[in-house]
Amino acid sequence: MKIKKYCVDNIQEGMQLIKKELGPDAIIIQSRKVRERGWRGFFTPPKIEITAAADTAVMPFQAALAGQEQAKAEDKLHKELSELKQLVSRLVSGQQRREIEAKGPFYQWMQQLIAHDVEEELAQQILAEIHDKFAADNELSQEVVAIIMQKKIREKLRTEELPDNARILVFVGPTGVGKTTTLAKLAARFAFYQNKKVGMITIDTYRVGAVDQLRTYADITGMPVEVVMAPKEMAAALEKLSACDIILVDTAGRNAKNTMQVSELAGFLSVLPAPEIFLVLSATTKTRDLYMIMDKFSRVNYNRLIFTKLDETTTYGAILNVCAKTNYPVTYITTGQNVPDDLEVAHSEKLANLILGG
Ligand SMILES: Nc1nc2c(ncn2[C@@H]2O[C@H](COP(=O)(O)OP(=O)(O)OP(=O)(O)O)[C@@H](O)[C@H]2O)c(=O)[nH]1
Ligand SMILES: [Mg+2]
Repeated sequence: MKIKKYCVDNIQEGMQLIKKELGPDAIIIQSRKVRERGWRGFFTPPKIEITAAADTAVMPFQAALAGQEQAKAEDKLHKELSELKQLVSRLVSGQQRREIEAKGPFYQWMQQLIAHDVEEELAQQILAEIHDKFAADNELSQEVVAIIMQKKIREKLRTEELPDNARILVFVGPTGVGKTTTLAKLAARFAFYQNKKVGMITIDTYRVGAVDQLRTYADITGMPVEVVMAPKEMAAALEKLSACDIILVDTAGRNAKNTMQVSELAGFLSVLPAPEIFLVLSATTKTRDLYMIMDKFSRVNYNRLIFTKLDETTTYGAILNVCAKTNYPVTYITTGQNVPDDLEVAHSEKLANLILGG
């Protein structure tokens, strides 16, 4: 509530002033005649003092008018702001589109590689190498782009078949990756598809179970198997299998971080003549762990890779990461538990297709 006193000559003048200042809803609380103070009061007509009040919640007319104006101005401002926002977002999305276009038709493929767990740095390197060659040609069709990408990935993957004269094949690697199963698959293929005389050796100083696994398999297939418990027994085992065209050597899984176990294994393998040593890796293992395993097992001088369990993952980038970082060829891949069916000779074309999500 606002209360104000007015000193006016007459009541009309007072009412006008009150309406103007306090608004049309102002009420008159009191009015009385007053004389001006001092000697002048005796010579001039008396004035009227009006006390008026207005509810401040009720806006005076001018204030109401001003409020309406302000609301209109705010509306306008909001409209302008939202137009500005739309404009900025149109500019930004245009900018993004231009950036993607500037990166060329291969940019989407790089994203695809990263989604398949190819390391970002490697994906960028691949993109850069392709870009240098094909940057000028922005009119490439998607089909051509796919072929160029596939070719590039194949260059980075190294696959290599086993040489015909390979005789002693050794399977090393971490626990449970599928060494014994892969050995059994290959033994069956060599024996039944290639008519080779196959012998097996198991180096197992840790678990009797692993020996039994291979023995059972040897019993079923009728292949000879020798158990070697110390490096000095190796020569005798090889001698016993001298009639075999091919000898497959199984080893117990080693924890890569256990240097002693890996060194001990190296001791066994060092006495083998011209072995082909496969490091068996699971495609489900994280890239960083694969690097660690490859590093720790380097003591045993493996020279080839086998990737197992491709059926248990949906991203195959780890294979490309490993191949791009090291120079070991991939010779086999395995795709399930069935012996001998779920094994394939590694081909870069198939691997590239898997890595590109095909
Ligand atoms: N899904 C799938 N399973 C596989 C594959 N290869 C092997 N396995 C399974 O993996 C498990 C371990 O296989 P093993 O051959 O015993 O593995 P290992 O490397 O010899 O194990 P250790 O001797 O204990 O170190 C078994 O259940 C196999 O059937 C594969 O390619 N795909
Ligand atoms: Mg085993």
